[in-house]
Amino acid sequence: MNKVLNLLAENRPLVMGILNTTPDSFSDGGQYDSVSSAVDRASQMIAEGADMIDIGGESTRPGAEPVSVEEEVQRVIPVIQAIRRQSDIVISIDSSKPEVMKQAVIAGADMVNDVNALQAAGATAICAELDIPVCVMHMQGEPRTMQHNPQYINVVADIKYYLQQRIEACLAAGIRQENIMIDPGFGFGKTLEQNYSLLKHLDAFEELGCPVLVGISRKSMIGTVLGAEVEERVAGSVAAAVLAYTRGGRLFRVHDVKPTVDALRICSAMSVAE
Ligand code: 8Y4
Repeated sequence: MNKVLNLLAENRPLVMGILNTTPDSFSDGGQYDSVSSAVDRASQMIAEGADMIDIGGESTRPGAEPVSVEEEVQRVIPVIQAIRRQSDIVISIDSSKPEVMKQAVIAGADMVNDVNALQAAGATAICAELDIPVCVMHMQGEPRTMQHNPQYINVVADIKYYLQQRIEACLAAGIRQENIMIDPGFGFGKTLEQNYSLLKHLDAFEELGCPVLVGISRKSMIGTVLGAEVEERVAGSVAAAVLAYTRGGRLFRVHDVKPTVDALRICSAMSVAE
């Protein structure tokens, strides 16, 4: 069985540590420096209790410009290979490009995390062929313009319908049901109010029958409420993870691994009590 499915079978909240390999994530430009700092960061997150590491080489921040396949491969593959040489930690490849997904899995990645929900030509087919778990996320619009006046009839119902359609597309392409995870995509074409509606009603997504992943860590839905810069958003992000857990969230994509792991351990301790 796949390592991700083994973790999910443990029936506890899982923490996915975020590892960015975009050049602006590192002080130095050199290839060796960037790979070794990425490996160090991964080791630190593993020591802090991360269940998996999500590795991405394409910035999906609002306003970000697209990156070529070659550039993305150059950034992520050496990092996946280097982490895999040192550890059997679950590795997730954060990419929307089928070629990057394939090379990442060959290099040792265990699952695909796609903010574009496998809508690129050939993406569902590659994931079916690789027979690996996938996370399909909702986004309205594209990163460059997604925060320009996002609109929904009903944000929860609209996103639930979209994810249902993507689950059906995955199944039709031959991806097995047990390999599908879903994510409402906090911050991806949503206003502050819409993000909080999604958090409040996260339990609605459980009906789709797939584990729910949430990525709220350090996002503007935390920073705006607190009036806090990115480094000052830890407690707010942990609170959001706990709230998401109470509404059925199963996997948590976070920057601050140790505080999130601690908070979710307390949640688990209560969950298993009489
Ligand atoms: C501060 C910190 C400001 C982080 C913005 C951000 C998700 C994701 C991202 C997510 C899944 C980000 C790759 C955006 N968010 N994948 N990826 N779910 N599955 N922004 O919510 O972290 S990148």
